[in-house]
Amino acid sequence: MTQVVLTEIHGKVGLIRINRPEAMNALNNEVVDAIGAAVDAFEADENIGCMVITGNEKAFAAGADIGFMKDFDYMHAYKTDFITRNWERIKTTRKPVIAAVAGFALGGGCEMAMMCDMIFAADTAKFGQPEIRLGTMPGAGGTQRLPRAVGKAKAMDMCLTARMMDAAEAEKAGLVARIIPADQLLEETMKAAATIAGYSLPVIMMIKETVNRAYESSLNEGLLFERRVFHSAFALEDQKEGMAAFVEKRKPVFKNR
Ligand code: DAK
Repeated sequence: MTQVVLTEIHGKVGLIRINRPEAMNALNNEVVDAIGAAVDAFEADENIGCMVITGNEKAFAAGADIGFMKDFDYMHAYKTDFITRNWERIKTTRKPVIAAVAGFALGGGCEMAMMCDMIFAADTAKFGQPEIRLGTMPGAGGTQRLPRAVGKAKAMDMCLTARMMDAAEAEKAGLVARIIPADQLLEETMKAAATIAGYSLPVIMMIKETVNRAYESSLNEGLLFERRVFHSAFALEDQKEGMAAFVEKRKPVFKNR
C-alpha cells in the first residue's frame, strides 16, 4: 500500500513529504494523522532541530479532500472535532517547521502551509482559499491567518472571489518568506532548515515561541515576554559557549542546554 506521507531525516532536519500525487495531495484524515505522527516523532528526537513539510512539483496540497468530507453533517464534524483534532499538531510543535510549497496550496493546503512557521515558495506556487466555490468556507485558519499575513483587503479578496495568488504576489504581500526556482526548492529549503537546526535547540525554541507571541498579545505584553525569555537565555550553557566562541574567534559547539 502507498504511504501517503513519507519521512526522511537529513542530518538534524526532519523532512515530511505529502504523497498523494493522484489526488493533488488532498488532505484526508489518513494524511493529516500521518503528518501528526511524523511531527510527534521529530519533536521527540533530540537530534532534530527543524522540520520541513513539502508536497510535489504540482501541489503542496490542493485542499482538504473534498470526496472525504462531502457527506459530513454538522453532528459528525462537531463530534469528531474535524480539523482541530489532528490538523493543529503542526501548530503546537515547539520546533520550527518550514513549508516548502511548489504548485497548488489551496484551501486546507494553504491553511496547512500557514500553520507552519514560514513558507518558502517555488516560483510555480499558487495560493488560494477557494472554498466559497464549493459552497463552504475556510475552516482550518484561512479566515484568521491569511489577514494576519497579507492584510484584510487581500484576504477578503482571496476568500470571497476564490482567486489564486502567485508566488511573486504572495511574497510581496508577506505570506511567503522566500521565492526559490522550482528545481531548487527542496535543496534550498533543506539548507535553510539545516542552518536553523545547527543552532542551539533551546534557543531555536525560545525564538519561535517569542515571535509567535507577537500574534497573541499587545506590543507591551509581547515585549515583556521577550525580555523575560531573553533574560532566561543567560541560564543556557549554549549562551556561554556562543559568546565565548565569538570572543575566542572560533566556531561554537552547542550542546542544546
Ligand atoms: N480533494 C480531493 N481530490 C482532489 C482535490 C481535493 N481538494 N483537488 C484535486 N483533486 C483530485 C481531482 O479530483 C483529480 O482526481 P481524478 O479525477 O484524477 O481522480 C486529481 O486530483 C487531479 O486534479 P485535476 O484533474 O482537477 O487537476 P488540474 O490540474 O486540472 O486542476 C486544481 C488542479 C488544484 C486547480 C483542481 O484540482 C482544483 O480546483 N481542486 C480543488 C481545489 C479546492 O477547491 N480546494 C479547496 C478544497 S476545500 C472546514 C474545514 C476545512 C475546510 C472547509 C471547511 N470546516 C471545519 C467547516 C477546507 C476545505 C477545503 O480545503
